[in-house]
Amino acid sequence: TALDLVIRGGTVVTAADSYRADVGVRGGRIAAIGDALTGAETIDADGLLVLPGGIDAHVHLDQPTSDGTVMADDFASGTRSAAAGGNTTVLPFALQIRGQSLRACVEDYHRKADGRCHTDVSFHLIISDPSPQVLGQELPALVRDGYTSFKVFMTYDDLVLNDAQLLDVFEVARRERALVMVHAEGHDAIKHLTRRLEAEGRTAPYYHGQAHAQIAEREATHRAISHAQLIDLPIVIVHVSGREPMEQIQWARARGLKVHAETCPQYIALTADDLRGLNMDFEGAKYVCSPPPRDTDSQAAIWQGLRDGTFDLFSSDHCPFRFEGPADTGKNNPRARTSFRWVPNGIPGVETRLPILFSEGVSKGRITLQRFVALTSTNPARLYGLYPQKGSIAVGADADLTLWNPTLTRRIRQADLNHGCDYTPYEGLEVTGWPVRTLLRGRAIALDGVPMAEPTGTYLPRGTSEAFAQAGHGLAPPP
Ligand code: DUC
Ligand code: ZN
Ligand code: ZN
Ligand code: ZN
Repeated sequence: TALDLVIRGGTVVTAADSYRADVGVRGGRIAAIGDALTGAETIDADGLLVLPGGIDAHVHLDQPTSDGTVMADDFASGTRSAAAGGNTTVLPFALQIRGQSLRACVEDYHRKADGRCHTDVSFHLIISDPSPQVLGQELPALVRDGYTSFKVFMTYDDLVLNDAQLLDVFEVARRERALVMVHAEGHDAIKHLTRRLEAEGRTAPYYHGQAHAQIAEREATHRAISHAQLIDLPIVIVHVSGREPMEQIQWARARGLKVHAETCPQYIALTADDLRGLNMDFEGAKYVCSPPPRDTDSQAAIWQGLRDGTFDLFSSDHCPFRFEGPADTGKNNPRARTSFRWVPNGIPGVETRLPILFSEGVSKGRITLQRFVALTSTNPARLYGLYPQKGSIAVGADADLTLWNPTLTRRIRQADLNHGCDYTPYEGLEVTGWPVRTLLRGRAIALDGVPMAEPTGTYLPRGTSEAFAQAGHGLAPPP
């Protein structure tokens, strides 16, 4: 039985090792890894790295907002952008609006996504309304149908859960073996600081960073960890921004608690000073996200955590809003100009995640190639129930492969990106290392940064997280 495709002469990289080999594909899966393979079609990968396709486990697409602003990417444009950036799977959120049935919410997101995706996709649920019906019936049924992870928020008026609700959700997650992702920022502390800053007339986007203080993130991180310990539940603290919350995660790990952690490009490539804009002006809104970028000390802590295994996951938290309109639906809208509190929270990054971590991490010698693959593909697959179909280069796995030129140097430019946003917070950043071809189940979905026209992605039901498989923290630490 002949191979459909052979990727010849590249350096295969996994979370464990790297070696020169040909990779053979048949029927959309990896069928052989070896030497001198032949097939109907051949791609020359000489000088290139052959990586398992990127898995971006934290992406927001086509979510409604409560204030009339509009997310800049739907499932078509967001996954085109992801494919161009070397990703083969993304995990966006299906956001429950309060009062909405969870099943209706999921069906709504399937309507938005089905037939339009350029990468494979699967949904995390956002639980904003843990009613008895949701906790008792809908959530257990959905976990059994393959929606095996969900996110809870400790802040935002329309999403925040109180401690009793968090504990209730955690109980259901433990019973159903679902992985909970926690947005850990203390709601009351943020509200207090926001009111004080506004009373002082400090309303520019820069002050968003002060209102969302790292202390409030640290406190909520510890509170989430304590609640998870009470219930004996593994959790993921998502978008960890700096040293203070990291210390809480390390404190928990040292006690054997099953706390996993994610960080994002904005916490290594941006700082609070970016929110100043040109001269404390509204340009800073282009960098407003939550938690916000911190200082260079936190950046150094994040790098240490990426190396030492404090972080399992490096995701984009792609949450795109245009800067300009149309019709006041972007960041630069009249209400947002009155106070940072009204600036939509979120920045784009699904297309630039892999180049930024590769360049700042691998090319600059801060992390190994193996760590890069673990953080961006293998660990997301393992923690979110997609392994070994996704996240590895092994016989039997889906042939989701990113051919990577490790020496190509480029500048990130909005003009070259495929997202629906009208700016990138990383404009002008020079990166070394770039995806030159992205293959989903053996078929090209992007070439040299240009996505293919046809959407070939499918929806992925997921299994139980490996976080439930092992005692203690679980994922093997890096060598
Ligand atoms: N949380 C996210 O995960 N993304 C964007 C904004 C937010 O608060
Ligand atoms: Zn969040
Ligand atoms: Zn972990
Ligand atoms: Zn997010």
